[in-house]
Amino acid sequence: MAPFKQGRRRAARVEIPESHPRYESLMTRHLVEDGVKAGMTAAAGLIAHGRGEAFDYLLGESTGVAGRAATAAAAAHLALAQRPVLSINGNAAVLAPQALAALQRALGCRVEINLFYRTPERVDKLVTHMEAAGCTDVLGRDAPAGAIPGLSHERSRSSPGGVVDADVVLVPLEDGDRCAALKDMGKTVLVVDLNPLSRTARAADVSITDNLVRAAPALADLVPRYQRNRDEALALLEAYDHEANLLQARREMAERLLDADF
Ligand code: PTJ
Repeated sequence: MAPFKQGRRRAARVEIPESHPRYESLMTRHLVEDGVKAGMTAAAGLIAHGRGEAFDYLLGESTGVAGRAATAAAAAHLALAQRPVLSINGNAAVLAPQALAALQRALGCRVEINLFYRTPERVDKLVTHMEAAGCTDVLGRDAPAGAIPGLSHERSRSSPGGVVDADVVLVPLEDGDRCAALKDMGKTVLVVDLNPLSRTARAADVSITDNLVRAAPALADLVPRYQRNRDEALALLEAYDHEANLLQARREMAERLLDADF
């Protein structure tokens, strides 16, 4: 599938045969590994990715019913937003740079680098990386501390025009505290998190239980549809039930675990 084209090129040196049954998962893993080597992704990002892989395995490494429904709801929120902002960290930037750039183009919105393990060097590298992928005007370098109330020093940073000034934020792989702090600021918070049990998933307005490498291109594809059909987007959000969606995601994983024919 398209999301892995970049991975195929970057990680070709590790010589994983395309016939390998878990080729795409292994190539994705190497994107994160390369991100760490390049100083863009935090070392802890590898561990976070491993946790994500385990949940993705339970999903069958494909988008389920819950993931599809949550993706549609997130796309509807983004399409209806006045000031949407995409928040990007070190994992998201290496996993789906082009798809996130396509989403920015579809929305005409701001993109901001926001890091859990923030250093000025990482922010710089990630701004450059996202601009090379096609993003414009990437925020994050000039981000005063204290912009997001209730968080400790480094994680409270946000640039003017960034998530602090947004009405709707997409925060893939966000940590639970920041997700809750953004909610406390009155934002509509959309996350992508393969773990439907996480604090982040539960605190969000919409949590897409899917791999970011599949969810980001799907969002970029869906947003124009809801921009053209605002009534459809409004009706979808009226009917959307966040708690029921997370339960459905857990059921899909449990069914696979208990499938006697597996
Ligand atoms: O780049 P930084 O400094 O902002 O750091 C980013 C990480 C991811 C290291 C940091 O935010 C962190 O430690 O995250 P957590 O608390 O480990 O949470 C990561 C969540 O993302 C877990 O619930 C994983 O299941 C989930 N996850 C990992 N990879 C993916 C994913 N969800 C969707 N798609 C993935 N590819």
